[in-house]
Amino acid sequence: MKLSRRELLKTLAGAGAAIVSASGAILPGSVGQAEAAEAAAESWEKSPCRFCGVGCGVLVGLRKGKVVAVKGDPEVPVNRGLLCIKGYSLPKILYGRDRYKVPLLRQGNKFVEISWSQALDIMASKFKGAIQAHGPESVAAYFSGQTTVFEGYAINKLMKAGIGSNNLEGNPRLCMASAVAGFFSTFGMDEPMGCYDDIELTDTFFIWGSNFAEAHPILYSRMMERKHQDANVKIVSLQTFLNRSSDQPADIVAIFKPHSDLALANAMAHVIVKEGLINEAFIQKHVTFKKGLTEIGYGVEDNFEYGGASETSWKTYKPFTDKAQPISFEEYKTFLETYTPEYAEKLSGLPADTIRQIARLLGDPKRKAVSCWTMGFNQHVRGTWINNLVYNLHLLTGKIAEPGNSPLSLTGQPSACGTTREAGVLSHTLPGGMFVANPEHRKKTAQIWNVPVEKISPRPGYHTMEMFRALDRGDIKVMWINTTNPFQTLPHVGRYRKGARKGGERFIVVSEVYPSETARHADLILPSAMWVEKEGMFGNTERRTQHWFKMVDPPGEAKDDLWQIVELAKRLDMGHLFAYGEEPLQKALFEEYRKFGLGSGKDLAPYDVYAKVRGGLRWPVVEGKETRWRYREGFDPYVKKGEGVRFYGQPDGRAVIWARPYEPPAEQPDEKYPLWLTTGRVLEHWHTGTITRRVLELHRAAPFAPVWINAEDAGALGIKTGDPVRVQSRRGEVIAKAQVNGRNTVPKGVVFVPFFDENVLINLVTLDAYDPISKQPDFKKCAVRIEKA
Ligand SMILES: Nc1nc2c(c(=O)[nH]1)N[C@H]1C(S)=C(S)[C@@H](COP(=O)(O)OP(=O)(O)OC[C@H]3O[C@@H](n4cnc5c(=O)[nH]c(N)nc54)[C@H](O)[C@@H]3O)O[C@H]1N2
Ligand SMILES: Nc1nc2c(c(=O)[nH]1)N[C@H]1C(S)=C(S)[C@@H](COP(=O)(O)OP(=O)(O)OC[C@H]3O[C@@H](n4cnc5c(=O)[nH]c(N)nc54)[C@H](O)[C@@H]3O)O[C@H]1N2
Ligand code: SF4
Ligand SMILES: [Mo]
Repeated sequence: MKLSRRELLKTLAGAGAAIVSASGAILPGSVGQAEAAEAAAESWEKSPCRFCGVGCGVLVGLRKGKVVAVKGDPEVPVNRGLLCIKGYSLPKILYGRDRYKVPLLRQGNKFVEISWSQALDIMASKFKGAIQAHGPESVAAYFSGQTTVFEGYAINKLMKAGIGSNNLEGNPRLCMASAVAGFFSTFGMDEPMGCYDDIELTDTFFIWGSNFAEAHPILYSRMMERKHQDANVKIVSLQTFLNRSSDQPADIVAIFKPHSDLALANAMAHVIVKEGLINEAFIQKHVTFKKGLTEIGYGVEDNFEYGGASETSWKTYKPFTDKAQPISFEEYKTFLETYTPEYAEKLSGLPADTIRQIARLLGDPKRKAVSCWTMGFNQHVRGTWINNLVYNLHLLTGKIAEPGNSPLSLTGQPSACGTTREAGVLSHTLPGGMFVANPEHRKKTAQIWNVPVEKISPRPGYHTMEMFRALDRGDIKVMWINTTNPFQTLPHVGRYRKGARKGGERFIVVSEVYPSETARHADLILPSAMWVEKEGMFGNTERRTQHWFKMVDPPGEAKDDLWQIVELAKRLDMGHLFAYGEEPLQKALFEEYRKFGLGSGKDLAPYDVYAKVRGGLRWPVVEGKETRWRYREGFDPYVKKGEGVRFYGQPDGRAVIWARPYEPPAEQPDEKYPLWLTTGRVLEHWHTGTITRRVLELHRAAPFAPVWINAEDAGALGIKTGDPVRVQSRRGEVIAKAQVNGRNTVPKGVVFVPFFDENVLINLVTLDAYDPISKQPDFKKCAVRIEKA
């Protein structure tokens, strides 16, 4: 990170006068103002940070019922005392002046204050009315990877066992669905086999389109530390534009064309096979080969008219089932023939020799390998495939499921793993990695939930994009949106914003802490408690489950989301689902939820253990011991003595190498829209900025979302940094200030716009095509044109 003096001063201001390391991590012991705050704290309690999926441990300083300080918990192995500037801003996120404090009901274009009992009665009567008139599938709930385990488990039970509708989704559909589909298709089971310890144990890193210097700063700083300590360590940063994650000390910086990663990964496999860098013994024992369907489409409906649809390369939506077929190693090798480094060079723009060099590094039997990726892979119309392809590389070389050898899918939100994925808070899943369509899974679930099995519908509900399309069409009447801001974060959001306010029987309830674009589209707003204003549990990237207790009261009449779920249940005559007698509700819910995982490879420890342990534990937790490496004898209690490695998620114990081809993206630049638009994040802001823009220092450090443009493109259009620029696609447009170079440098033909700024609503421009397997939309690429505004 190269900072001008002005930028440096700004960053220092943003960090409360702390010293910021190159990765944005705050170094302990260098904190000025915070020392004063620390001294003010009367007591300290443990909690995970509520921001990203890294899952840093913090100690929360309390005084007179307020959070007055935080410090990185030196006992938590994730961050060992470090925090990034968002973590460091945690106390301030609670105390924005415009926190919601009372329930609000829409009357025309205004909101009026009402009581909680009025609010809940109205909400319940809307749910009941719709269910009676149109059946349980006319209602829906859209929750979040920032929802606690208790809340996620409870809403799952209410929707699937009480209301009898599987129309329950979480925003991890926009974030982790392709990773999950990748895990299931390759390993038969979700979540990484490795853990963060691999960062210190490996010597070669492959960063595949993940800007983790800004998005997972503490992991990035761990990697940097490793690099600085050992000259043998090499970092390969594969990106579509230069960013902080491709700065020094990366050894190879490879900028490739958007979406061409499919060809790149296959070309790397091609080189590894051709040059004999495979691990034959591993392949023979632990791997099978398969191919699936090709030309699978892009999740765009046929019956919906995009402006100028005829000019595009979109294919029409077909319902999807992947018909997998076994193939031989020889057939896989034949499939790879096409993917010469020269062919991949044509698609990616990356020199064939660089591709060879990267493949040889990964294949080198003397080196270990960690691959990391985030939204560059998952937000991709072939997101499942590209996840499969990176696993192929680790399986071909046997560099997997052991210390230092790890494909490590990074998760975005603090509990996308712990809540949405593990507690099954999606329209097709049940807790413990089970599925609504599977009769055995419904039976087990009904037993634990103590409801008749017929209550649980076998039909998967709408996935996120189809859920909002159904709201637009009017098939969904009542929707509860909780801890997420879809009317800023859905792709092609203009359509869904309009759809939500078409009137008729539509009724939208939004549980929020601050005014947001989604709250503006609500009929009823429920003021909510956040983070340490309630008890919670989160699960991070490395299968680590962490717990915290309620520490302070929420402002005004704000109530926690779990209480809201239970109160709604009572009014729907479903209170029995949460009647646990004298036991504290959170503990009772967790102990019931634990039953889903026991013996299935997903064992969680008892509630009381998490309540005590700083930093939590990584599952499976068997006989009190956490698991660092899954599928490997000696580390994973599910692998018996003598088995060595067993991918027990698959019936035959073998992981799958998939022949997945390159196919073009849903939309590409053309004459009319000649540039790629890619979108994403900046260090200072969390998603839609509802929380971080209320922290003055963070807001000042990044006050608006610019559009990063290449110097040559800007020059050709007469655009200079600071000029207002119109960014336009077939779906919509925004105006943003141009930024030539700086923190990011985009190649010619690419523009990058972050999505935190509601004044630069870039999702008006993005495309709502999705991966037909995972149903995750692709926010990372569509075609735009720009002009001086
Ligand atoms: N500061 C901050 N941190 C966050 C968040 C936040 O809002 N703010 N959110 C969290 C969440 S929920 C998430 S999901 C993560 C996201 O973390 P990231 O995915 O790391 O971040 P983004 O900015 O979304 O994505 C930018 C990256 O996408 C890559 N990319 C773009 N197109 C392609 C492509 O076609 N192929 C490949 N392979 N790569 C491509 C770019 O090279 C770049 O590295 O961040 C988490 N951490
Ligand atoms: N263009 C573009 N769009 C994207 C992406 C992208 O890369 N580019 N990334 C996608 C991804 S990966 C993600 S994860 C999503 C994230 O998208 P969202 O989840 O929609 O974004 P957030 O801003 O995190 O929204 C969370 C909301 O919950 C509120 N909140 C916070 N805590 C609580 C609480 O305890 N209770 C309640 N009731 N409310 C609370 C916050 O004020 C905030 O408004 O965005 C997606 N959209
Ligand atoms: S890296 Fe993520 S979890 Fe850690 S302090 Fe920063 S935002 Fe919080
Ligand atoms: Mo995400």
